[in-house]
Amino acid sequence: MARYANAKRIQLMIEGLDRFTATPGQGTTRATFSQEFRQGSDFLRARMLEAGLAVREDAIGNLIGRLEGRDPSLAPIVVGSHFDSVPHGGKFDGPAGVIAGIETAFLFRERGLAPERPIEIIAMIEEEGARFGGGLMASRLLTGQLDVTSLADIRDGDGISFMDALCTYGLEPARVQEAVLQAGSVHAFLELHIEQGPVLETHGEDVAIIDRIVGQVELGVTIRGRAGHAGTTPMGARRDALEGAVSVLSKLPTLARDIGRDAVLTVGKLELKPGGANVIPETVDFTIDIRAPEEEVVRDLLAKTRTAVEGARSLGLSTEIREQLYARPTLLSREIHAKLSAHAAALGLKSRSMVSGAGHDAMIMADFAPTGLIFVPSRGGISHAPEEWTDYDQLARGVDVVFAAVREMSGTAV
Ligand code: HGY
Ligand code: MN
Ligand code: MN
Repeated sequence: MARYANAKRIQLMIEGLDRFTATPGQGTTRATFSQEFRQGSDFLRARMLEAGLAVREDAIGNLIGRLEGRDPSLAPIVVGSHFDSVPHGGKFDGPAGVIAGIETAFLFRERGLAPERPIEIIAMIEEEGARFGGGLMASRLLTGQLDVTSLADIRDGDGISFMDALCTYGLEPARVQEAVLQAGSVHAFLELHIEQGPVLETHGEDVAIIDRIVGQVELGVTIRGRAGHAGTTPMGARRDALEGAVSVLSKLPTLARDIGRDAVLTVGKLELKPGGANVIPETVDFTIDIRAPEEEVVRDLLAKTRTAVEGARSLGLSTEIREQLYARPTLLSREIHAKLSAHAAALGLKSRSMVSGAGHDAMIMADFAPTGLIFVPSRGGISHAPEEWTDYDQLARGVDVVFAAVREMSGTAV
């Protein structure tokens, strides 16, 4: 069976990029626009140049390498993913897809292949939302699903605005609109990603071709009471934000379990202020991540969650709910799904079709251009943790499928 991708070169790129983390030895932490992020971008730029790509950085910090087509006027095939990370995450979540694109470019170069249609490899910012909340930021901005004007209100956990962080990164807030893509400017979008679950490993399969991505909502919640002295404030005179938060949080997992239908709910971030051992908490801020394959289930769980949060008002507290992301369940291109499946079979790979429980830029790009998503196995199904792992030979097999599909879709004579 044909094999194309160079697993060793892939390994060197994955591990080379992973040097740029704020938490060496404790997983990958690469926040958008951080020093590590700039170093990572420079590393990817160097690899793209080596692969023979013309490289540019767009107005919001996405890095794009372009292999010109014989007909430059044609809309490109875009291949890529993100290179920001969750805190203490793994080295493959995001980079696997960016480096799959760069490896594809290397393979075109080594074989002297000249695509009819241009090919672009994109390394995107802020997919995880770990710094600015919400997530899927690059793809939502590129496709107009996130309006540029809303950037003015976005701040990170330290109160630094997106625009100030963009400035520090060396980009110009006044130009962010330039990053927004024109309709029809992408012929197709392909993303390779690690599965981040146990299915492929359990079934001994090489790749999964994704037909649907679950709907995803992220809420930011603030419960507000009144700070006070822990010793002199009678229990009946308190407006304790933590008491309200606990009453809400204890209800949320049961809401998801009771709905079933593969609904999941996660409270991943929680911060209590002012945070003194002898001070009654004034505010509690937390996030709520809701997902389900069917939109009616997402909406049902979202409504029940809102009601549960507002129940804290009965304790004399105020509640604020901010919808930081609403991404509908997304069907991916049937045609590209068929192509990816056919190439996997032609390469002798064992593959399955599956639903993605994780969110990806592909779910946003799918509303803008025909989109395909392919998974490679995750050891133990572990992700968003330092132990995240995919064998480089497995990753190379996934890249083979991407390369074969891009070669076909770009009208490249073999
Ligand atoms: O949260 C997710 O599913 C993805 O890792 N951003
Ligand atoms: Mn992730
Ligand atoms: Mn990811």
